[in-house]
Amino acid sequence: MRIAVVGATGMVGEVMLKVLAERNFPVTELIPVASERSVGKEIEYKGKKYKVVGMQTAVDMKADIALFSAGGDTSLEWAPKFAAAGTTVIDNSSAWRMDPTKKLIVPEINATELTAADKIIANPNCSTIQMVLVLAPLHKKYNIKRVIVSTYQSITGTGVKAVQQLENEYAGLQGEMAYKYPIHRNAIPQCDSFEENGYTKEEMKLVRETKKILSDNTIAVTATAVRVPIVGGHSEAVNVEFSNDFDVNEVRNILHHTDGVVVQDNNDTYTYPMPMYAQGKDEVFVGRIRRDESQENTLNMWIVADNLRKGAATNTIQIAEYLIAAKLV
Ligand code: A2P
Ligand code: 11C
Repeated sequence: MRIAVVGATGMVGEVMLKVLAERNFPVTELIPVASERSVGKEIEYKGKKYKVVGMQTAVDMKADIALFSAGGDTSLEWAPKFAAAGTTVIDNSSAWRMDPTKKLIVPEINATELTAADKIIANPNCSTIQMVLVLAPLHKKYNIKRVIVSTYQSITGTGVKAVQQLENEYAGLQGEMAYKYPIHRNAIPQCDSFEENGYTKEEMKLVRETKKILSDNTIAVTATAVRVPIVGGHSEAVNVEFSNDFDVNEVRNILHHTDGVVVQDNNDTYTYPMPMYAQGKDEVFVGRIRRDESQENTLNMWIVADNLRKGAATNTIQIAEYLIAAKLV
């Protein structure tokens, strides 16, 4: 496969290159792509150096698959051009996710929706992916009525600028601010900008994308997304109300047998997921699984994943792997 990585010099792009190499993805030619600023710059893949090319050059090279992580505007402008050249685009930005003509894919849940006609495929938001991976098998079994989610999100979700801000704050240096406030010793109840309804875009992604991925508009979702001074991954406190009652041990057992999910749940040994330990891993970790005693048929869980891995690069690459296995490219 001839693979273009669009945004290869960025935070997610870098992880994409790492994950492609780790998974021994069948790359016959690697095409690292970024903005004109980076053309000619060298990046390394499997011990070899590759020169970054610009967008039009990459379109003309007609790769089989382009993995995009270069922001929504770049994607809106360029994904259709790659697609018109015959390249299948898997896009990690929010540009196409809610477009009814585009599929929004978490491979373990809905990859079978894909056909060879899907030339632009959307990768969900990081905080959505880790939540729906856990919710999907429980929805199938008990039918979800409502989800209340509060997130504790890693600064890596904002990008290099935010990591730099935190490092400057640790060192007591002034520098460019990724956030409106200090993030060191703080929790900022705003991820991304506000929408007219008073929620942030990040919160509304959790609402809208969950319904689309689980193909069920009846699921009610409400979210509060918070940025915390953490780098390893996003954490989520998730409260789920089902139509049907459940047994907590059966829930653990279902999740234990769910692809891509690891149950870490033992109070006696203080075992529960934490971002420090999820960092660099491809799985979604779930623990603190317990009944909500204040309401019937309701469950509490704590879900953690590396937002740059399963939340972004890994999920994108798993979609590409599915396309190849199903002979859709
Ligand atoms: P560049 O390094 O040339 O700016 P991050 O989210 O970590 O900031 O990374 C964003 C990625 O998207 C980078 O690889 C960046 O390339 C790329 N990018 C940003 N704007 C454009 C653009 N207009 N065209 C192509 N790539 C872009
Ligand atoms: C965050 N979820 O952590 C964001 C980052 O829609 O893909 C990725 C934004 C997106 O702030």
